[in-house]
Amino acid sequence: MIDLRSDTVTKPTEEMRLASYRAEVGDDIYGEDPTVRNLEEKAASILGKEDALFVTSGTQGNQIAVLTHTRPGNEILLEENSHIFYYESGAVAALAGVQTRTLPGVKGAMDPANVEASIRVEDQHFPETGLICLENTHNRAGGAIISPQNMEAIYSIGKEYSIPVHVDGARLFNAASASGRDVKDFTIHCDTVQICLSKGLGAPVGSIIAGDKNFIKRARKWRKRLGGGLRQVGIIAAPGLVALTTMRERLEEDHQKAKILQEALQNCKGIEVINDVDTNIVVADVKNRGISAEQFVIQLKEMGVLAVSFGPTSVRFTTHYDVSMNQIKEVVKILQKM
Ligand code: TLP
Repeated sequence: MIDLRSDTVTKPTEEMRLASYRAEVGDDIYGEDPTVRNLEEKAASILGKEDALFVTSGTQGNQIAVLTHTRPGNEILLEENSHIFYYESGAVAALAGVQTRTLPGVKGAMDPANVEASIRVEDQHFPETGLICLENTHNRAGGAIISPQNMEAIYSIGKEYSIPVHVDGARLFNAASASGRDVKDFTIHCDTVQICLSKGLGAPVGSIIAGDKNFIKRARKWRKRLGGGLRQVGIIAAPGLVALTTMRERLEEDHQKAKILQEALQNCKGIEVINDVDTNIVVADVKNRGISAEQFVIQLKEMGVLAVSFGPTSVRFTTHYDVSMNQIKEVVKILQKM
């Protein structure tokens, strides 16, 4: 099977497995795991923030950020297809007790003027706007890059109204790589950021949240409350460190593979690629084949390719480290046959 369901499916590399085996560990709740500390310091430095915290998943990182920034009864502003709103099982309501105010996006980017207009004024009837969330790259917008200019405009509005800005940067390194920029060109325009080690970077588990020291201190307490405080966790931080230090450079390959897929899909009868393919995600609409996304996914599976249904007639393909260029060429042949 050629697995293009998600970049979350990668298996740890030999180097990652060895790093786990050799990791120096200690009890991280006592602050005694040197491997975790090393990962957190390295991540903070790469992301241009004062401090960072290792968390178990992207969802946990985003939720800790929302919990740390807001109070129950707050309203948070976020794009209507953002992962925090769409894919985190209603956690912001269940855990932080905040309500969401979703705004439309163009390729995942919210209009800064609309963000500003949606900030609540002081009135006893209204909730207080407690947080603005961005997502970069934007998953449901097909791995779209949110430009630093858009981020800057929203961040300056956030500062003007004293509302923090959090970025769900599960795939932020894809954005940096595809736009030929340093990741700090993006992270400079937010208070806090979450990045995933276990997507394009290929680690088996883990995410990082980064921000100023005070935020990380409070976030650490939320992580503990959620049961995310771990002990000899260097064992899983070690592959994360390999991912962070050695796997960023190669993301460009995944973007090239996505372009090849895009072209092959575009040449298929009845299939239309509906995203711009900025990074490693291709979204194809199959309605003109007269079948549903689910049916198309089953047909593909019978031919040895896994993809995910992304809407009634849209299907997502995600390229990653564990799908080689030769396998992509094989997928192209399969699509030609179809
Ligand atoms: N996305 C997964 C699924 O949850 C949809 C995927 O296959 O793409 N932010 C963004 C933008 C994400 O795409 C994801 C995972 C997360 C956060 C959550 O990360 P995890 O899975 O580590 O909780």
